[in-house]
Amino acid sequence: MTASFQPDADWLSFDPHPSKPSYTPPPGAVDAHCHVFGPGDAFPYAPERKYTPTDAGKQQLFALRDFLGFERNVIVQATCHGADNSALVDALLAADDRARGVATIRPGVSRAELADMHAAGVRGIRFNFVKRLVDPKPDDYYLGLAGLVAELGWHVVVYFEAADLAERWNLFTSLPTTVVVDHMGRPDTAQPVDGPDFALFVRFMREHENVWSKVSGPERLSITGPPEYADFVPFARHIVETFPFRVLWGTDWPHPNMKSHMPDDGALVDVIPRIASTDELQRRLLIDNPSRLYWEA
Ligand code: 0GY
Repeated sequence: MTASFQPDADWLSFDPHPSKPSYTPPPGAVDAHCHVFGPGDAFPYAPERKYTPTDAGKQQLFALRDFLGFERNVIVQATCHGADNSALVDALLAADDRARGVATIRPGVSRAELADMHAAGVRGIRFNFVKRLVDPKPDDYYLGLAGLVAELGWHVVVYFEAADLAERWNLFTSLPTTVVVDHMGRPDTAQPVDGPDFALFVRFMREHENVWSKVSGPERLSITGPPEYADFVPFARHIVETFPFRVLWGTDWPHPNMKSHMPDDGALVDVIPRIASTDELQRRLLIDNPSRLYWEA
């Protein structure tokens, strides 16, 4: 049986015709944060979802990858699919070893299910703390799941708002795996880069060598906006230069829940040389770090 889904009335759909970036990613580059949505007829959206997106399937993702000059993707399970990872696994199996995945799991998941996901290319799970996307759970819930996947050598991706870092500090600093933070923990880019809020995030990374960050999300974090995203750049650049071995970059295509504008993915790629200013930093960000975490682990 198939189901038809109507996107939310205010849903902004991804740009079907992004510009060609001026920046050319090096061979082997990885877009380490992107999603697939449905299509809903084949992979129904979860009943508990907080939004219904426009379909954004694997073929569109792979076409974008090629157009922007990337070779590989890390596809992250989005909350609109809940803990049903079928669309993700389908995309991984179609990607011919050019994609890895980050799943969402819930207590009760079996070892056989985890083994199947591993065979498809899943290498991590995601914990989402953003209240407009999910109903967050107590710390023990996450510690139990993290313990389960630690045995497989997987890591944990966490998505939270800046204010959650202090509140969940004990949890985030006791996870027994590598921990990858989405979008630098969503700093307020109206604050100075050396202000107290971002200092806590920098301290989190400095004191915990298992913590990595995606320097992604200018379209979400910038107040000054496209195409320069000037206020985002110092934050990302600081993280790239301070922790060059623990950073990842991603488009965040198809950009769920954008309200201010839908970014031009070409313009997002052109931010890369401004946050990673040398060939070496770009190689670590786009190739060495994601390869280590997703293909060699
Ligand atoms: C992102 C950000 C968002 C959505 C999700 O799983 C999701 O639904 O991550 C958001 O709305 O900020 O990174 O995709």
